Order: sequence, then C-alpha cells, then structure tokens
Amino acid sequence: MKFEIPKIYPITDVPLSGLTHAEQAKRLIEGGSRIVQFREKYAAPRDWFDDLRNGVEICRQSGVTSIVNDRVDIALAAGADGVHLGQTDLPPDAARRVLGNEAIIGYSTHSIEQAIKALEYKIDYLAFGPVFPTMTKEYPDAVVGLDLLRVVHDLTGEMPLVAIGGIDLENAGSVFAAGADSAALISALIADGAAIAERTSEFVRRYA
Ligand code: 3NM
Repeated sequence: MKFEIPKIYPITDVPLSGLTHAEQAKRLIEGGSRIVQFREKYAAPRDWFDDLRNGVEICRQSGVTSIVNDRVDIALAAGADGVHLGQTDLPPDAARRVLGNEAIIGYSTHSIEQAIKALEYKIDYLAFGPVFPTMTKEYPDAVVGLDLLRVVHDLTGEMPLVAIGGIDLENAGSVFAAGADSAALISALIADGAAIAERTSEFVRRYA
C-alpha cells in the first residue's frame, strides 16, 4: 500500500535545538506533526538510545509515525515505525530483510541517477535534495534546485516524494508546486527550541 506521507516532515537535531530527541518530538507533535524522524549524527548509540526510546514512545502514544535516520539496527531495537537511509547506509533491500514488510523505508537521493536507481528498491518514499542551500548538513551534496525536483517528480510517478534542504515557511510552497508530497525540515522548525510547537503549527496551518 502506498504510504501516505504527511506534508510536513520534521527531523530532530539535538545540537541545533538544545533539546533531547524526546522533547523535540513532544513539541513537534504539540504543533501538529504526524511524523518525526530522529536524526543523531554525533552521539554513540548507548548515549542516545534511551532518549530515542522515549521519543518513539511519545510518537506511538499520539499515533505519530516514528522514523530513525541511518541506522536499521537502532530503528528495530527502538521499535520505530521505520528507517530513513542515505546513500552509504545499508541498502534498502537489506534494511527490508531486517525490518520486514510493514516497516517504512525512506531513501535519500541527490541526483537524477540516484533517484532512478532508487526505484529498483522496495521503498515507501524517496527523498531528494538539497533543494536549496542548507547550513544543517555537515557535507551537503550539490544543490539540486526546483527544476530537478520537478524532473524527479515526473520520473518517479506515484512514489511519495520528500523534498529536503533549506526549506522554510516562505519557500515550502514552491517545493509542493514542483511535485513534492512532503517537505523535510530541520532548522526551520527546531533551530529555536522554545518556538518548535509554534513554528510547526504555522507550517501545518499553511500547508498541511
Ligand atoms: N539531508 P534544513 S539536506 C539532513 O540533501 C539533510 O539529503 C539533505 O536541514 C539532503 O532543513 C539536509 O535545516 C539538511 O536545511 C536539512
């Protein structure tokens, strides 16, 4: 069954928000988010696993989809609904063998070639970016822009498409107009920890 991806797709970032993953999830859900991706690029698994488990439980209690960035093993151990894989993580087919048919598997791509290749996999959504310049990713790929996003939309047909990279309240409309089903957001939602719920509800009011 095609995964109905929410239009607003927040991703946690502890250094940027100054908050635990669980607290970010709480505030994102308060603001109306229906999905949360937990992204941890620095902490050792042992050091963030309890926080993640709390975040996943907070999502579960609200019927919100929980996704873990990069790590299939951690997603499984935490009882998350799925995993978001990058180009150097486990291949989506291997992740599917581990997580099973019910799991949501998303896959990041950064070029037309990668997006076409991604269609060979049994994934639930495809992410494409960075659509705009981003300060959040340490080594971002080249900016793909709205024109290539439109091309990927045409090439990938029914596959749910997530735009990522540099999306804010003002430019989000342009990624939806270019064919994205969802906008993945980090800094626009969580850069100011105290404003997470309010910013999320602004996006939800305007776009979801
Ligand atoms: N992945 P912000 S861009 C995590 O291109 C991530 O795949 C990207 O953060 C990709 O919304 C990115 O603050 C950072 O720009 C997104």
